[in-house]
Amino acid sequence: MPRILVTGANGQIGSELVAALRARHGHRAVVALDLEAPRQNGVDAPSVVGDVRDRALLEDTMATHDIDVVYHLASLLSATGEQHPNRAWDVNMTGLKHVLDLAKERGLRVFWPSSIAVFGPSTPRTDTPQRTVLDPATMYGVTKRSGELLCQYYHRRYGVDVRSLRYPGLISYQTVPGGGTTDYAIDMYRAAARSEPYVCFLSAGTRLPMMYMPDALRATLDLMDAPAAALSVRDSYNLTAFSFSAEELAAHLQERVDGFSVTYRPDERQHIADNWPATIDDSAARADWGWAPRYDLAAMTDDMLAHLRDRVEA
Ligand code: NAD
Ligand code: AKB
Repeated sequence: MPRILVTGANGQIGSELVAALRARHGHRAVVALDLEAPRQNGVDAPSVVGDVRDRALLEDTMATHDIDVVYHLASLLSATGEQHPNRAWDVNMTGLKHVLDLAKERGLRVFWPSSIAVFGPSTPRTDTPQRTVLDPATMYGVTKRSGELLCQYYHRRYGVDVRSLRYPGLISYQTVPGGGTTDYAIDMYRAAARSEPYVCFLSAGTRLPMMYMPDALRATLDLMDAPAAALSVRDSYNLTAFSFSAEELAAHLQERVDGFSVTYRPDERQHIADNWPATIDDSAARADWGWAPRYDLAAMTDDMLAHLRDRVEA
């Protein structure tokens, strides 16, 4: 039975990944770490309050709990990263470096998420290939590409088994998202479920790759389960489910919610989105470890609206 540490456990992904890992391996096998006390949903399970920049805290946590595998999610996201670029570099890079150094010393396996933010203005925007120009335009993207290279280096040089996915925008209903650019889609769903008008911070035509959270969790666990010999990519795998523009999502929701209205008032996040791909080629993930999404836009919308409406009525 592996002993697992999840950093960033209170976040959009962390809160659901911790639950999925505890369902698989038992509550006590998964340690949740975040800046504030991790939400344990009434479960008696180990948790740590702390900062991933604190190497001694990470080392102590790994020793105390005899950790074998780390899902290192703690990070600042794209919009927050542009507001606080120095902090984004510090949190995103210092935390990852500590985790990789401890993985090297202790023989840990590591999952670390990258993002479509590694791509930039010179990258082909359609069917963005696995191997292509990587010229991120944000500090967040710079940390993600630097992190990918660091992961690849630790794998090649020290044999650290670190695996990574370039997540697209992830859509979920359980937590409010934290400072990203693709968050507009979640905000639009939340407004639709409350039958309230929505003012979108991206332009109507902005098209980005997206995925429903259950598929993202399954991709993460499948990648970690895959035999090492099957993996041809050790910086980070492209990953996608579908793409839509803001106005396509609005029209899709208007078919299901009478009178739902969306207006567009792009802000500084438009610049971030303008430098990201519209569609992604994830054929390497499909070929190497059998990736295929299960949710299309319609299936995701049915599930999102059902859960969000339950919450509105509760
Ligand atoms: P989030 O903002 O919802 O959660 C991040 C968590 O990290 C928060 O709970 C925060 O408190 C914690 N954190 C921040 N700084 C910390 C520090 N110094 N020490 C300890 N904890 C700290 O983010 P998320 O959406 O859950 O994303 C998790 C990871 O996945 C990030 O690396 C992100 O870049 C990546 N990712 C997310 C998406 C997405 O759409 N959600 C897409 C691509 C990549
Ligand atoms: C963000 O918008 O910052 C994230 C991401 C795509 O990395 N959702």
